[in-house]
Amino acid sequence: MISNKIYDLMLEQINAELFSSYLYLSMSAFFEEKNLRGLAKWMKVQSDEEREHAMKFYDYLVTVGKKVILKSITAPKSDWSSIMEVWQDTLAHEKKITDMINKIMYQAVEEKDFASINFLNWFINEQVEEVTTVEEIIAKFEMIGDSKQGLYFLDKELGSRA
Ligand code: OFO
Repeated sequence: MISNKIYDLMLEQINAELFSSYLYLSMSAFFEEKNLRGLAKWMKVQSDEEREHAMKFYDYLVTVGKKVILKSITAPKSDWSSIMEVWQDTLAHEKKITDMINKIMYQAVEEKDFASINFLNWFINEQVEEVTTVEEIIAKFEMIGDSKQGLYFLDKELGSRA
């Protein structure tokens, strides 16, 4: 069993993960429109992963006997002024998600809810990985600057994400 406080935070997290999925799909559509097929593919894979994150919380709540209640998902942004802005938004978003995960973990630790702590550990690690990955991508875009050739190769590289 989990407390009502953790239950509420997890319901909120399901919504945040589904919003993440929606946001990255919107970024994917933005890149498709710019004919950056590799970047679009990267974002699409990311969008799919975010749905899986939502489902991990969904399944956990079902396992502990709690009813999943879905809230409405806010429409994401659909336009960006530059490619760099998309990645900066991605980084800012992942940092926000990290804060949310930390908040649930803090609550689980406070309550000595060891099952939830164990469950949340996966997300703690995942957030470190995601923030690092996006920071590395931003560093690469900074490296290529305005180079069209650089963009061509980065699009190819990021498009190889399975
Ligand atoms: Fe991007 O890790 Fe879930 O939200």
